[in-house]
Order: sequence, then C-alpha cells, then structure tokens
Amino acid sequence: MARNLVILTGAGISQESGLETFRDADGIWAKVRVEDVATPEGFARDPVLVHGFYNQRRRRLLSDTVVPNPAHHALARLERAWAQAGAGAFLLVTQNIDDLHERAGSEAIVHMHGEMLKARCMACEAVLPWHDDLTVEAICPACGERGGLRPHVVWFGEMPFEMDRIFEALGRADLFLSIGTSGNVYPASAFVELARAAGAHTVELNLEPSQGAALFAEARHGPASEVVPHYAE
Ligand code: BV8
Repeated sequence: MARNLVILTGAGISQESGLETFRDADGIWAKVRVEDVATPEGFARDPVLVHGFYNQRRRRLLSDTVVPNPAHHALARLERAWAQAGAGAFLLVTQNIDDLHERAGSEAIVHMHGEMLKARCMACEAVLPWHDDLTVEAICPACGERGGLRPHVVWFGEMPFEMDRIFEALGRADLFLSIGTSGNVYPASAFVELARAAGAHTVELNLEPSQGAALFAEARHGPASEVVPHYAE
C-alpha cells in the first residue's frame, strides 16, 4: 500500500549538532525575549538587536563544529529508501532555520519558519543567500536599496511558508513523524491532529514527552541521534 510520509522536525533534532533549542532550560528564550528578537514589532523597534541575534546564530551554524548528526543522516537515508521503494509521497517539514537537513542530503524539505542563511529585501521582496552578518547598512544586491534587508525567517504573528503544500500533504498522510519539537508553536503544533484526521499513524520521537504527547499514537523518547536512526531503519 502506498504510504505517504510527512515528517516534522524542530530544534531538538539539531541540539546534538551543537545548536541551541528554544524552550529547554538553557534555551534561547532563557537568554533573550521573544518579543524583542522574534516579532516584526521587535525588528521595527531595534533592528540592530535583531540582526545581532541572527548574526550570532548564523555564525554558529557556519562554524566548523556544527554538522549534521545521525538523526539528520537517518532522515536523508529514509527519503532515498522511500523513493527507491516507490512507497509514496515523502515530505520533510522543518521548523528549523538551519541547513543541517540539506547538508545531510535531504531534498524534499519545507522550511516553514524560513532559513537563517537567506535574507529578504523589504523593498523588492528578493530572497537572497546570505552567509555574512546582516546589518541595517546592507545593500540589496537585487534592487540596490540600502537598509531594507531582514532575515528570511518567520516571526511570531507572521504567516509560515508553504502552508498549502503542508496542509495538502498532511491531508493524505499515512504516517506522521514528529521529531525534536516541544509542540508549543502553532500551526506546527496542530499538524498531528490533521494527520490523525487523515487516518495517519502518528509517532513522536523526542527527548521527553512534548506538550502534545497525548495526541500521538506512538512515542519513542531519547536523544534524536539514537532514537531516529533506530526508528527510521
Ligand atoms: C501564525 C523564528 C497564522 C525563527 C519562530 C495563542 C495561543 C496559541 C497560538 C498563538 C497564540 N497567540 C499567537 C499564536 C500563534 C503563534 C504561536 O504559536 N504562539 C505560541 C508560542 C503561543 N504562532 C505564530 O505566530 C506563527 N504564525 O500562526 O500565523 C497562521 C496560522 C496557520 C496558517 C497560516 C497562518 C508563526 C510561528 C513562527 C515563529 N517563529 N522562530 C527562529 O528564530 O528560529 S518559532 C520558534 O519555535 C522556532 O521557529 C522553533 O522552530 C519553533 C518551535 O520550537 P521547537 O522547534 O519545538 O523548539 P523547542 O525548544 O520549543 O523544543 C525542542 C524540543 O526538542 C523539546 O521538546 C526538547 O525536549 C527536545 N529535545 C531537546 N534536545 C533533544 C530533543 N529531542 C531529541 N533529541 C535531543 N537531543
């Protein structure tokens, strides 16, 4: 039977690669206020602070020590095996703005919260690869506007990307895996209910039970680098 698989990942899958999560005790939201660095209002109020927040995370992501971990590699292998078996549709939806899934070889990826290695021009809407620090002085290579570039990420109150494609995939899912996410942020936190409504088997692979744990038919708890390869093989 064709088996359409949708996978959702969150910060927990990148934690063992050395990237901070958000809501763990030592997480990002313990150090900076969401309102100041992850909202359009915060950016309008203090763009230098917000650029600094993302520049620091971008530099960390591009450092030599941050590489995909066995969980990222297991999902890339699973995608290839899925295609080779002609098993059905495969979609990897990530809330993460890092590029570790790409570096591990995953291809069918949706970055619903954007990507920190891209900038967007607020004047011409161009989306540009961006591996340097972003500043309020930066000039858009596409239109020449100075000071109009922002991180190409989705802040609270903004519309996540490719929601139609995600909802369509969830509507025909047979299997839904949720990996490394606390289930705190909507609309990602509602995906398990959409998958269940479509008749999918739902599995949570997480260090500990998430906020939405009771909604899943199955759960495996432990570090992603152990639990995901074991489940995916
Ligand atoms: C929207 C920016 C409309 C990029 C982020 C009141 C009630 C309910 C909802 C709302 C409300 N008021 C407003 C809302 C909506 C709001 C929302 O959900 N607010 C919540 C917080 C109250 N959402 C929005 O505004 C979204 N937009 O709703 O638009 C709409 C809706 C539908 C369709 C169209 C339009 C926009 C949300 C995007 C916000 N941007 N970040 C960035 O800087 O990264 S959110 C931020 O949280 C990140 O993107 C992150 O990806 C995301 C989710 O966090 P997690 O990935 O889950 O990370 P977390 O630290 O929380 O959890 C990590 C988990 O991993 C833990 O469970 C931990 O145990 C586990 N773990 C740790 N280590 C490991 C591990 N697991 C395995 N192995 C390990 N080693």
